[in-house]
Amino acid sequence: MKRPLRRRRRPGWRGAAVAGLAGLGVSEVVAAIGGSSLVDTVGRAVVDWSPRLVVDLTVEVLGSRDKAAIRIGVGAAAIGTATALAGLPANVRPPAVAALAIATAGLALRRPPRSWATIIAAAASGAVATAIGLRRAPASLRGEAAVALVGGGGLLAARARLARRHRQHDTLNEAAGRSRQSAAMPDDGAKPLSGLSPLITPIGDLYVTDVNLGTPLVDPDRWRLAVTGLVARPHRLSLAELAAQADEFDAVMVCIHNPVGGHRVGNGRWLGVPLRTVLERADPSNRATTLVTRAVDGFTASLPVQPLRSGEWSGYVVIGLNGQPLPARHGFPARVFVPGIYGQYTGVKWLSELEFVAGPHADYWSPRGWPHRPAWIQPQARIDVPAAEASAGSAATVAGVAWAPPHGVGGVEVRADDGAWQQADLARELAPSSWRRWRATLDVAPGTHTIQARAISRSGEVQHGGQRPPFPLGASGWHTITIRVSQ
Ligand SMILES: Nc1nc2c(c(=O)[nH]1)N[C@H]1C(S)=C(S)[C@@H](COP(=O)(O)O)O[C@H]1N2
Ligand SMILES: [Mo]
Repeated sequence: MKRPLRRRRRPGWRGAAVAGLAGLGVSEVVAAIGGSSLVDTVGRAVVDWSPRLVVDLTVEVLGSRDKAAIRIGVGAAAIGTATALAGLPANVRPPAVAALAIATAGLALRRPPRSWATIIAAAASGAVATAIGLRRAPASLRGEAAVALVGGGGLLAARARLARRHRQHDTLNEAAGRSRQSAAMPDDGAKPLSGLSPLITPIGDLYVTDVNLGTPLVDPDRWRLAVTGLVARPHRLSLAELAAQADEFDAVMVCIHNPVGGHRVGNGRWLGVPLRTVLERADPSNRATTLVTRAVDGFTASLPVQPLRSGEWSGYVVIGLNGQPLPARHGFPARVFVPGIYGQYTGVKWLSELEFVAGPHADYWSPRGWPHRPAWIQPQARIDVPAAEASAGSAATVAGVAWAPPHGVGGVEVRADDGAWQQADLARELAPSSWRRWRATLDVAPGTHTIQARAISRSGEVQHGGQRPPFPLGASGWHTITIRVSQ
């Protein structure tokens, strides 16, 4: 008997997994053209359907890597499914492809943006992934390697194309210069110190938090901000109209999920139109108690009308950041911001509508138990220098940032090993809602020490020392680090 030239193996799990990867890769390429993929669409559903505890844990454990982790998780699940279904009879494939196309289109329809391009791209992405993922797996090692290469290459090419599209979008908007800001960056007189946060957070370092996997890209020429609901004068505002009335202000944006000592916080020089100006033009009726801020991704957050109308709270429709138009990741073309309130209540990015309604409104985060009433950012001091666990020389220089919007930071205190609190030196205050840099020198003997810092707001509120998790009013506790002081 003759032996075959090359040994043929029955395709096993590896072949099936490789086919799944190829399906995923090609589906991402299809989606890179249309703008929304199988992974994005399923990932959004995962975010929307995750219980609060899962969301909180994800943020706590993964920090800013949450989106990448969801992407990888959904991709792995897709490949796992293809592997589990390997060996399915060929005649089951066409109905499976159709089912996935319908399912992904359905998932894409759940939450805006519900553009044709998004829905078709999602459906096509789902169909292609299934069609390729369920194909009979290659029977040789070389075949498997080739298919894996196609899949991996597709994934990389799709990511690269998307990144390029984002860069082009931001560059074009910058060049259009609709929201030109003063380029000069402020100075607070603080001595330069390696590791200390800059006074204004560079855009590339500002944290990104939202419920999307892909960033919405909004066409500024077609975009209008609709001012609607219980108002005497409903109207629509273009970006140019907003730009004509905008002023600069400095303020910290803080995510309610920011842990004590965390980096889901940044200080920006924003450009925005006071909400009060918009309110005066719209003239809401007395029945309108709630301002619902709505975004192109379906995210909503609401604010009470009365304090905005009286001027007790100052809020803005923001169109620029640090001398530039808002980058796509931070909400181009416009977002809402009431300095002093946590981001999930005031920071609606990719703003599409300001609607005045009577009574409370169920917002994006309300079904998962977050309070309706916007929560105020708690005074907090963060130690930047020395970084935790660093060796500090014989007298320890401790420095960082502190915030207490909207009243401002009145003082920062530091202490070592539960000793007496000692005043830190404060740099010049930029604005009460901005963060303020501070610095102190602690006399500590060689050895290991625990250093703590706390902020005191100008209104006299001392940063709360009891440790509380982010839910429901934002994390509290004093930032505590350990340093080793060398001889
Ligand atoms: N449209 C939209 N706006 C949003 C969100 C979102 O998911 N969708 N997330 C909010 C949350 S929770 C925060 S903390 C801020 C973060 O703003 P940044 O990503 O620009 O730092 O945006 C807010 N605005
Ligand atoms: Mo947030």
